[in-house]
Amino acid sequence: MKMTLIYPRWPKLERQTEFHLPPHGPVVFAAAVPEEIELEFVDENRQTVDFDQCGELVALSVMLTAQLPRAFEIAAEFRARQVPVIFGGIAVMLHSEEVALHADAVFLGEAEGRFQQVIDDFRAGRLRKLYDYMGNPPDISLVGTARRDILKRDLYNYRGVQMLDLVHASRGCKFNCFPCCTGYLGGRRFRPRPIDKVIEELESIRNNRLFVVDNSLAQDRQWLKELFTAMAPLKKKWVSHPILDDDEILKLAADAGAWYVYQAVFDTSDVIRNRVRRLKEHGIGVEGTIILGTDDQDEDYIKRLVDFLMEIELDVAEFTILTPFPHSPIRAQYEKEGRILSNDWSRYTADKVVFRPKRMSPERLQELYYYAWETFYAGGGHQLKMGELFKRVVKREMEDGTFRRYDPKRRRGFQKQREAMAE
Ligand code: B12
Ligand code: SF4
Repeated sequence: MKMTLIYPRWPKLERQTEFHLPPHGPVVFAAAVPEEIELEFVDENRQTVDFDQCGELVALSVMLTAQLPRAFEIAAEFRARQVPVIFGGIAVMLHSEEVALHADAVFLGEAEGRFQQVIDDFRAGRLRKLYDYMGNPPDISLVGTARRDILKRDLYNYRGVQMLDLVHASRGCKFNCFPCCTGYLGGRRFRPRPIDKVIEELESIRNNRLFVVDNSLAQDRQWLKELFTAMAPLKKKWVSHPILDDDEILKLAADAGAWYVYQAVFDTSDVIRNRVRRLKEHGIGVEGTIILGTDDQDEDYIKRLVDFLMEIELDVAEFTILTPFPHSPIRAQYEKEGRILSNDWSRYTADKVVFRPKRMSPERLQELYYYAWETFYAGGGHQLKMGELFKRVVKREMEDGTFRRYDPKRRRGFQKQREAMAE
């Protein structure tokens, strides 16, 4: 049986350099699909969907709210051709009732150990409308090595630089930050994968540069120590969400190849200043993630915040506008206060104002978003600053002998060699 898995396209942040990372949810899901299924994958950010050629079942993997309108269009095309469509992924969990109106089946939760049942039902002609595993995650040791072989690798490079490969070593997050849906999605319980399985997966990835997409690497000190110690010999270079702010852990992280981290900058305090300084002292770069439009921010505050970012010499900054995504704590508050201005999901891209800010008009917040990007990057654009970060990783790779020039022809040769060996 053949199944077509599609990742619908989504609009990138205005003002940010447009780049496309290889999708993660779909390749992790693919590892949970029974082996007998022939899987065809289409990433609509890089490929075109052929509505007249597909498997007996179409599976849509949807991560962001802003992907939903396009996902519904895709589903409608296939369903008009009598091809059943199943939806899964993060945005499906966040918008399950609405998704059900566009789907033959809706899958909620994590797929490991659960998709065989769906296939059996489909084959027996009794596909259920809803497979609901929310709040009931599978045993974390069932998470296997993602099926990166379904990706067309040559689609993921930017001006000859190969994009990072995505990987995760844990699920869940014990924190419950106000703009975030993770508490609802994966639960508040931190669920680390067994370290040997993570290492096995890392070893299977040929790319030397990775994005470790765990929600937060600040949840379990002992596990972090073991993880970073086990990662160090692999000499990978990686980007991640925040790492525990602790000198021993930061040193281990740097030795394990930490290249730069995303660090939320929410105020101009010494806590942030010192955290950024400590990361830099350990040779770890910092990409600040700055949410604009919170209730404590007025126009002056935002301008001061942007000055502060330049003062603490962030390597890169990513500005977004506060967006009240369904099932985030901030959504519940704004709904109660009657401050949601739009439920048009195509506007939920994190660069458009969809709520009524407390200390300025929506129009002014939108202008300040552009102001922030333009002021921070006045001395050199986003591409230039990212270029600096890349130069740094190349230098480290040259030093430890892991630098590899990206050559699509060589990759194809390598793939053929592997296929021949497998036969
Ligand atoms: C990695 C990540 C990214 C990466 C994505 C890279 C990529 N190409 O995949 C990047 C950095 C690009 C990214 C960007 C953004 N992200 Co993001 N991101 C995440 C993160 C941390 C992990 C997602 C992930 O890969 N999880 C692991 C995979 C394995 O899990 P999964 O997708 O759920 O898949 C499992 C199941 O769902 C199932 N499954 C998946 N697909 C399918 C399909 C079918 C048919 C079935 C049956 C099952 C199934 O199987 C899998 C295994 O069990 C999440 C937080 C989180 N914990 O989820 C936020 C998250 C998805 N991001 C979020 C946001 C807000 C953003 C941004 C909009 C803003 C920002 N800066 O954060 C930007 C996009 C801006 C823009 N417009 O350009 C929000 C989503 C909000 C929303 N409702 O849209 C999240 C939830 C975090 C949060 N703040 O709450 N993000
Ligand atoms: S923002 Fe990060 S640390 Fe906070 S709840 Fe979400 S995933 Fe966890």
